Amino acid sequence: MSIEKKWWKEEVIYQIYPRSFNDSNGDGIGDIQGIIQKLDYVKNLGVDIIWLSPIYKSPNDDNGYDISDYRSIHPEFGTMQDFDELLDGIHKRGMRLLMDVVFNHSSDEHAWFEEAKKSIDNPYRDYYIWKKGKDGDPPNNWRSFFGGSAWDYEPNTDEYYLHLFTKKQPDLNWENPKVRKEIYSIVKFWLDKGIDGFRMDVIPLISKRLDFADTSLESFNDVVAQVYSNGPRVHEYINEMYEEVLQHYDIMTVGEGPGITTQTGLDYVGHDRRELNMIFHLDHMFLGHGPRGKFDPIPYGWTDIKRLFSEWHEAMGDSGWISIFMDNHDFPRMVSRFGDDGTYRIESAKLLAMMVLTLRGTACIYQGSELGMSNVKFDSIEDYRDVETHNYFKEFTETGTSPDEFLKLVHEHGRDNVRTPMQWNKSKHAGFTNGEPWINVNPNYLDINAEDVLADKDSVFYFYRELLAFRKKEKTLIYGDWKIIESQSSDLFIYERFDSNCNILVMLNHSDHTHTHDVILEGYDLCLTNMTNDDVATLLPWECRLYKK
Ligand code: ISL
Ligand code: CA
Repeated sequence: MSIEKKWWKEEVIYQIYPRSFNDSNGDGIGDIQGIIQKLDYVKNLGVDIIWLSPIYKSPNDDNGYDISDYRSIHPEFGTMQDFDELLDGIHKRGMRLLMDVVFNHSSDEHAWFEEAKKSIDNPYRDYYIWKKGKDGDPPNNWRSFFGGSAWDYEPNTDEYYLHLFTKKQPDLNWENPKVRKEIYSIVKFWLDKGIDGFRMDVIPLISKRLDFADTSLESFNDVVAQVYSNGPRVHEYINEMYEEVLQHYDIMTVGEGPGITTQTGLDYVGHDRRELNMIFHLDHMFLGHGPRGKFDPIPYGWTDIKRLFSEWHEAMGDSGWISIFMDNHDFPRMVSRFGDDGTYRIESAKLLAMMVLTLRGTACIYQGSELGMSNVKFDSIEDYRDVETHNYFKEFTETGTSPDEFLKLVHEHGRDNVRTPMQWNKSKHAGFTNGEPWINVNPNYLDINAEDVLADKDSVFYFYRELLAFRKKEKTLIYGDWKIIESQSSDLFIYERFDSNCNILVMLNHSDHTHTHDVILEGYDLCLTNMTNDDVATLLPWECRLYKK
């Protein structure tokens, strides 16, 4: 069987983190009108689908991933009328809108939870997951993604509720058919507005292992994969959502997949499964996370990254689909993490762009990558806003890590690295706001900003644009097969995309050394590269080339 053709395989996603994109009214917070002002900029880049991180009403404990009303827009971002105008502006430009939805948990300020906590026999009680404590302790030893116990005590009814994230993010009880009905009706509400699909937050976590047994696993990643994710009824639920709503619309669905492995991937995205179109697996994002997670780092390298790409390619074959990305709003800037944000910032940002846009899968670009934006190093923990960073700061400094040591870890791994405002120009606060930004701008905005990048034909931005245009023409980059070309140096990543139309050869030197290679280039035309190198038999530091035959 050959691979199925679908628009959502061909198009490229651009993720907007609304809080940090563009502020239109000077309150320091990015908003919907701000996005509307920049739609031509996004269109000009050449992407097709805008993924918007959550814009629903929220007390913002986790920047919108804690929703208190799924059917209304958070006032800081605008109104439903602004939303309709945004959707219209996106469609008028021939683009599509992907909404982010969070159905594993709601906010504790959602009306359902406010009712649920009132009494054990409240009709909304079973919308959440409640348990008695064990001798004054939580019901089990599960830990939250953001540190501490995954249970919080509710004195009024003398029970604990489950929250796999912060205590302001109580987990919804999908076992309750009423909860599922409510969720499908919310999904339908947005689809009937004409949006083009959903990114579903932590979807593999929705079905719980109901024995709520203590875990003896050491590493948090293992706990996620074996205890929190892929619960017994997860496929029943996703399939039910598909049958009840999703199947009636021409949309795309992408599940965020912590804990989904190459073994379980096809269960979510196999073309015959009637579940999701694709997943963001997080295997490469979780590389380097030690037993206690991201702030407990262990070494890893490109060998691991390349191995994971191979394993996922194998696992999907022609039967399923993934997205390809190297960062998003939860992980450090890709040029800082996988490239070189010093001497070779521009070159390595281009190399990573070439990789993301030539591997097999729906490419996803995070805002600012097209400028080559890099991590930030704030001097004080007070400058950070992320609840994850603050919770772990407390936990780590209470157990022996010095505040300075922890700050260094945040510089490398914290989520605020990608949440500093978009750098539009050299004016105050990088042109993001006329007021005081909710989080400081990265001081490097004088060197890295959209205005300069747009004025420079050799910039990262135009490299993305060329790659995106090339990808539109060459469907081999979408549907073609993929194979690694072995090379002597482990610093090189050389591979080919191929089908009966053509062969596209990609050569990446992801190191700051020059390397020779022995690939025979006869018959190939060079289409794109990030530097001039007359010696075709070598690859200079961070050089990337794309050939076609
Ligand atoms: O960021 C992470 C680790 O530091 C991830 O483990 C992340 O928590 C996980 O991938 C789930 O992320 C999603 O759900 C969270 C939210 O905070 C993230 O922003 C979202 O992408 C809870 O809704
Ligand atoms: Ca604003």
